[in-house]
Amino acid sequence: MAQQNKSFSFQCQASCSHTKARAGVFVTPHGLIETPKFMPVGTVATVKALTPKQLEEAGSQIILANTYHLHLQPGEGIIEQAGGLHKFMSWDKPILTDSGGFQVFSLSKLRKITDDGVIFRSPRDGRIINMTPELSIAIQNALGADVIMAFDECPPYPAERSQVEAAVERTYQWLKRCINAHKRPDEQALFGIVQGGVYLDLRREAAEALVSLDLPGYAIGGVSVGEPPELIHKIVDATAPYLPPEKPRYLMGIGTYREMARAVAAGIDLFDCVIPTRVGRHGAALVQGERWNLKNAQFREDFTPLDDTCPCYCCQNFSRAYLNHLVRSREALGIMLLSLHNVTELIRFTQKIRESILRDTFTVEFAQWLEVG
Ligand code: PRF
Ligand code: ZN
Repeated sequence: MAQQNKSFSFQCQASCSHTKARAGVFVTPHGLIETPKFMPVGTVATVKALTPKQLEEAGSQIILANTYHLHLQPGEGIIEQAGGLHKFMSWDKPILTDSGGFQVFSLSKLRKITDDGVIFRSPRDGRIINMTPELSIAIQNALGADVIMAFDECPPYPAERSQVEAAVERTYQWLKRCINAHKRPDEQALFGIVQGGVYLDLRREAAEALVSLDLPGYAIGGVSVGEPPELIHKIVDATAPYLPPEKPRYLMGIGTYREMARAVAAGIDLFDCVIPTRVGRHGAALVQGERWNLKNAQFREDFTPLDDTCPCYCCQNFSRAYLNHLVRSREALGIMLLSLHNVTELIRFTQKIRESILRDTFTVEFAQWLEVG
C-alpha cells in the first residue's frame, strides 16, 4: 500500500464534461487550497509591495518563495531561528518554495553543471556556491514551506534533443537524491518536476519515471522559457495525461489568462507567475483580460474605478485618474495599489474558472480563452 500522509490530501470535487478540467481541494499543514488557483510569487519572502493582510484580502491561499534567493539573503539559518518562513514573514497560510534549480540557470553567471549539482558564483558577494539536490532540500527543510520542489535542470529554448535528454536523466537522478535527503516528509510535500523541453516523447518518459516514485504532487517545468505559446499548450496537453489524476498538478511560471485557461482544460491545478506584481511596479494593470498602461494620457481625466466589478481596495476606493497621477509621480502607493489589483485579478480569474467547473459551464464561460489563438 502507498505511504499514508495525513497532513496532505487532494480531493477532486468536480470535473468538466468537455475537457480534463477539474475543481479540487489540496489540503496542507497550513490550510487548504481550492484549485484551480493562481499563486502569487514572493521571491524573497515578500510578495513585492503587498502585506500578508492584503494578500489574504486578494484571495491568496498559497504563495511562493525561493530557495536560491533566501539562501543568498538572509540565509536559511536566520529564517530557521525565526521559527521558519511562515513566522519570519508573518504568513500563516500555505507556502511553496521553488528549489533554486531554475533560478541558478537564469540568474547566475559562471555556472557549471555537473551530475553532482550546479556550481555558481553568488551575485551578492562573489562567493562560490555548490547547489546540489541535497543542499536545495536541506535549505527547503529549514525554510519549512508546505510544498517543496525537487532540484531540477531546466534546459533553455531552443535546445538540442541530446541536451534535453541529458537534462531529463539528470533531473530524475537528482529527484531520487532529493527524496533521500528530505527529512520532513510529514510536514512538507515534495513535488517532482517534469522536464523534456519541446520533445513530447521525452516529456512522457520523464513523467512516467517521476510517477513511479509516487510523490504527493507533480509539476511541469521547462515551459515559458521563450518558446511560442502554441508550443506551451502542446507540451502541457501531451504531458498532463501521464500525471496521476489523484495528485495535484502545477504548471510552473505560467500566469497569463489564455495559458492558464487552456492548461486548466488539460488538467492543471496550480499556477504561479511574477507578471501581476512585476507589471504593477511598471505602472500597468490587468483588467478583464487586457493589460493597460496607467501612465497613458487617456486615463488623466477618467474618474471611474480601474474595474468596477473588482472587490479589491484599489478598485473600491480610487479612480484611474488618481492611479495615472500616482504612476506619473512615481509614488510608492501607485505600485502598491496596482500590485494589489493585479494579484486580486489573477486569483479571481482562477476562482471564476473553478466556479464554472463546479457548475460544469467552463467551456461556455471561458470559450474566449479556450479557442486556439
Ligand atoms: N523549474 C523550476 N522552477 C521553475 C521552472 C522550472 O522549469 C520554470 C519554468 N519556466 C519556472 N520556475 N524549478
Ligand atoms: Zn481591483
